[in-house]
Amino acid sequence: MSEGLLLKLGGSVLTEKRRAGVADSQAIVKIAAEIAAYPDSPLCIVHGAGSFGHPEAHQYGLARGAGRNNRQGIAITHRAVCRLNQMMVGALLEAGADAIGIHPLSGSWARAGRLVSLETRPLQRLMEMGIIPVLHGDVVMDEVQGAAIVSGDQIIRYLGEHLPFARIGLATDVQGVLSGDGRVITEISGIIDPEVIAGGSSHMDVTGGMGGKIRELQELASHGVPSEVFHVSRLPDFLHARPHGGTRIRGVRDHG
Ligand code: IP8
Repeated sequence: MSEGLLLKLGGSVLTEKRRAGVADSQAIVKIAAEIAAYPDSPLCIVHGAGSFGHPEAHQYGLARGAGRNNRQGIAITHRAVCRLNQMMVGALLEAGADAIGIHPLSGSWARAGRLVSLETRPLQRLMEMGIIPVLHGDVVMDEVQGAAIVSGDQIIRYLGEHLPFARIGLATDVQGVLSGDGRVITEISGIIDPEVIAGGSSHMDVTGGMGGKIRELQELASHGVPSEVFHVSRLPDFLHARPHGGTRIRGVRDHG
């Protein structure tokens, strides 16, 4: 499966971030059509929650864990992000791609807020059959804190470490990772403090926005796995391996 692509669709590109529970249907349909037009090679998608899930997770304080007092938030947050997943999968099917929703809560495990296991064999088998697994940031039960909010970026880091993807791309609402003066940083090859990077988290984002993303991608890079961050309008360029004007986070063993 070495030619496979792993693609993250940011919650901010699929939803109206300022309106809780409102999807950007036009964007979802356009992205689905672009993905369906991509030639028949293995693809796995992970999407963020945007305005489906972050407001609920925030309201119930799930980023700090869950217990008897806030346990209702688990089902409510999961249901919200599953709704978005259903829309994304529905749009892919409508566009002619074979896709299926996979919910991390059902079979994953976290420890102190970090994803430590997610069954990858079904994903691999689905991709071999030409079906696109579509995962999402989710609530995951946690050994230490009851439950955790696991971002789509954490899932990308986990899958990138455990499956042999040819390329890993993250489509966002910015051109790439931006420096303090607003320019695209074309390549990150060492450890760069996520705090010095522009485009932090929005008030509603419980998983750390761009800073959280960079942390996950740097961890992936430390295992020798590179990734690319680009604007969603350049998705066809990423899919077809053309320049996309974004940022490449280089693996430490990657001299390309
Ligand atoms: O939007 C967050 O995932 P993200 C998942 O990728 C939930 O950070 C349920 C808020």
